Amino acid sequence: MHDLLQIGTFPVIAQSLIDREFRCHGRQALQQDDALRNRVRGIITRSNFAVPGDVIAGLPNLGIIAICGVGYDLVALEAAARQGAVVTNTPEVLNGAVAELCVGMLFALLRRLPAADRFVRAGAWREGAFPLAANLAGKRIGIVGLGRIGKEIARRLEPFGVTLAYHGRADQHLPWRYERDLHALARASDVLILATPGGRASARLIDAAVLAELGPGGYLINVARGSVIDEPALIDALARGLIAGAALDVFDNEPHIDERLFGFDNVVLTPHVGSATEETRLAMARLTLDNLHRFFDSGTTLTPIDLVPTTAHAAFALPSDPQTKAG
Ligand code: 8YV
Repeated sequence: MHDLLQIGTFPVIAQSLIDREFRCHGRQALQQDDALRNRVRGIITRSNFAVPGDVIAGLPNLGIIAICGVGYDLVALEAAARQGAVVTNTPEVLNGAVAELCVGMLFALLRRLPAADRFVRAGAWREGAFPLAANLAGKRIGIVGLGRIGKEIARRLEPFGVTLAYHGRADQHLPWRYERDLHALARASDVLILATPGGRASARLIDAAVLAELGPGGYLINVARGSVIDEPALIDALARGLIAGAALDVFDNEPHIDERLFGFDNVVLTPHVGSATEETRLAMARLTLDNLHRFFDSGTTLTPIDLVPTTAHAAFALPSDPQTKAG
């Protein structure tokens, strides 16, 4: 059974699967045991935990970093490339779960479901009716980042009678309108959905100027990464009523997020649960383990990340130490 460095905590159902197939150790155990550190050829982690360059450089025989998750923006990719380690993630298996959460957040936002629940529980219904909300049908939806998850969101929204447009690096010649200019997409959208990868290329893409284009009738949904939004600018826009509302599953500094977000009645908050279903997390854990087994058996992997071209998505802001993150 191979020894792995484990960075991050996994749901119990996934950890029990992992522990049946590999011996996992924490950073402290490796720091105290040179022989163990030299035996470790793999890191297993989750995409919302950091894998800094010093951790990678400290493992002389590292061959694989297996990420349970699709995002790899918290892994020091350049350090992995220097070490000659392959980096794998778990694409495709989580597309449906993240898209389902996005659709749920969209309804929660437009129909103000969390506020309606609080309204009933507070007994306010006895005093009068809950305020009118907004339809989804007829809305103009702009998707920033039409990758695998973005396309899944678009496919799930089409039956609801919406108009779909998207922004990204290139026109994919799909049935939905491509908008090369992000500001123009925000201006022409009632709801802007962020589904782009995290990392340097998308860092703070949604800033005060884009939010101003979205405007007082516009809503923002983020199921991508907190780093994609200039969060102080978003908080300012919400406080000044410059946008109609937001639904956020990802944030800066998870789980210690900016508590000013708690005070907005027109904001839906979820704790980075895009892929957090039993079925999906088991499928992600299975694919992560299969990558590891394939590597140790043959030196190949199922879902490698192409390190060279994707350094544009390289780590945006690696914390000094791997941070325990919920989600
Ligand atoms: C969570 C995600 O990170 O896959 C990603 O990039 O953000 C989510 O799936 C989850 O914690 C991954 O294990």
